[in-house]
Amino acid sequence: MDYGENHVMVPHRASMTYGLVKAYGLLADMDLLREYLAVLRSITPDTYKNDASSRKQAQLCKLGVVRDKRDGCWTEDNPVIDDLWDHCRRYAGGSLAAARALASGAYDVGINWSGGLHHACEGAAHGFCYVNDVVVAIRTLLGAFRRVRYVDIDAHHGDGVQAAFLRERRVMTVSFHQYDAATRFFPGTGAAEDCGGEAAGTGDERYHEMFGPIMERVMGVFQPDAVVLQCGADSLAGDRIAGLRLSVRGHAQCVRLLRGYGVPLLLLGGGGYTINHVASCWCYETAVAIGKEIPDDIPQHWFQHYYQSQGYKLHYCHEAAGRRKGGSTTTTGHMIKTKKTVMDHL
Ligand code: ZLV
Ligand code: CA
Ligand code: ZN
Repeated sequence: MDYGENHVMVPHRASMTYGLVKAYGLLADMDLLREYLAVLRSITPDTYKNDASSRKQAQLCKLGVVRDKRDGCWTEDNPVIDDLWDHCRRYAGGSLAAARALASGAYDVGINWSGGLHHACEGAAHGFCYVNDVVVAIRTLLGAFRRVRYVDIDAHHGDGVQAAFLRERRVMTVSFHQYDAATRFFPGTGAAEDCGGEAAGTGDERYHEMFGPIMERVMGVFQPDAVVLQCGADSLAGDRIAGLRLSVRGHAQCVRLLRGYGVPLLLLGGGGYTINHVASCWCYETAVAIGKEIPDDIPQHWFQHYYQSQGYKLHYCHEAAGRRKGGSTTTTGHMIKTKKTVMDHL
């Protein structure tokens, strides 16, 4: 970078200073903070492993830092993976493109099943999420629409999106999630008193006893001009890490209901860890979004073998899917209290 040969401003002086500071050995007593996106762009599994300075920068951004032993293997929530920057650009770029298409007025529904990575914070990765494509999409929509509603049916609390818009009156965020103060189900935030909704242990019926009325109240009070729905599929029955018990139809009912409000709708992915269930759900929701009926029998295609355990049916019958949990009155009482807390707040 150069202002011109005779200009007095010479940006190169900062690099010279860095060279001199380094030559004096002063860096050993300092932390070098690089902008988060620059770290994301440059870090590789190789530099993370072999270069102490790169590793330290990455760890300050919560990349590769949280380790846990599961099933006998060490794992990290936000590993430094091959082509990390490319991965971020692709999923965030998809949400950005879909939001721009809605903002242009040419479309009334947009879909990016690779998006919905709702935990990422301003300068750090969090909960498998490196950049927050939901925030990028909502900011894009705010360029064209006055008020944007965000609804999050992932089993985890949409904390990153909530934090980004806490002080923005044109955005209202609502997350339904599994919440347990005792076990601190990840990320441990989003109690009903924070004016969120929690939906622990629910099948379709109980979930929708909350979802429908809360949506109706929220649509009435806030009157959004566009809605973003994060469709995390870890709220489905039989998920590998979460304990909610929605059926594919129950999950898709959220899409159907919000589509019915007739405002532009952006559908994003999110969590979902039993991958044949996830693909079944998001395919069915694609059909719901475009208003087409599709048969239950999964057609022959490249990934067919993934669906053997569900008898090649889209609407797999997981034993607990959609049913009430053994008539537990405590859960019912708890749900009624949660619903009242949320409704009173609205
Ligand atoms: O679905 O993790 O519990 C959107 C989303 O909402 C934790 N992480 C962290 C906090 C300290 N722990 C331990 C770190 C574990 C690292 C590896 C796993 C590996 C194998 C199987 C399950 C997990 C796992 N990690 C389960 N739950 C976690 C959460 C993060 C959940 C993020 C949900 C993301 C995409
Ligand atoms: Ca959620
Ligand atoms: Zn999740």
